[in-house]
Amino acid sequence: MAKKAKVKSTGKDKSISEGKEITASPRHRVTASEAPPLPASPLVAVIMGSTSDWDTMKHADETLAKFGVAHECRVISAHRSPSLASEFGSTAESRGLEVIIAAAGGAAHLAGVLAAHTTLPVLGVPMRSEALNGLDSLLSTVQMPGGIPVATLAIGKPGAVNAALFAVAILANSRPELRKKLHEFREAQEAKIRETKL
Ligand code: RP5
Repeated sequence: MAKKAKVKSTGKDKSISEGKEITASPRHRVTASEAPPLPASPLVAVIMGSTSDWDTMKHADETLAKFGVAHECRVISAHRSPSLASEFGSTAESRGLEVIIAAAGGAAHLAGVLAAHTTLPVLGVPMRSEALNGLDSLLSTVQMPGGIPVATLAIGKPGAVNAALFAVAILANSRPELRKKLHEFREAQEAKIRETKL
């Protein structure tokens, strides 16, 4: 049975369990039995090695939501649930997913293991770790052997946000409405800088 993890909802947060997404209703704690079903056809999966990664990876979730991209968020550990990782990676393409974001910390093998089981683009996000401040996560995510690519983003929150933006950019290649939203996002970003007064 999947290990449940409850996360206090702020209205947008999701509580997550191994292999199952639980979307929290605003200002409520939810249990698996109250949870609505997984999105019918998610295009992006945000996978993380532990519930302790959620504080960082919720920024990927929020960014994808901002662009209106159907996605799912799950906890799957390459080390603690290896058969689930293998099953998820092997079935991702047939489930209609187009991009996988994989976040892990320490001996961070999740992105590489998922990439070994799928030809979908896998975007790795190294988590800031306690012992080595994320350098361990970065190196173990980025240093893939030739033949099994993982595109690795920055450590922590910037990596989580950029992984979501990168996923949107990949999807935008065949979706003009997303391309338009990306242009608008960049324009808004630039306008904010131009208007900045110190
Ligand atoms: C990794 O180990 C996870 O991705 C997490 O970043 C790290 C620590 O996990 P916990 O011990 O907090 O569950 O697998």
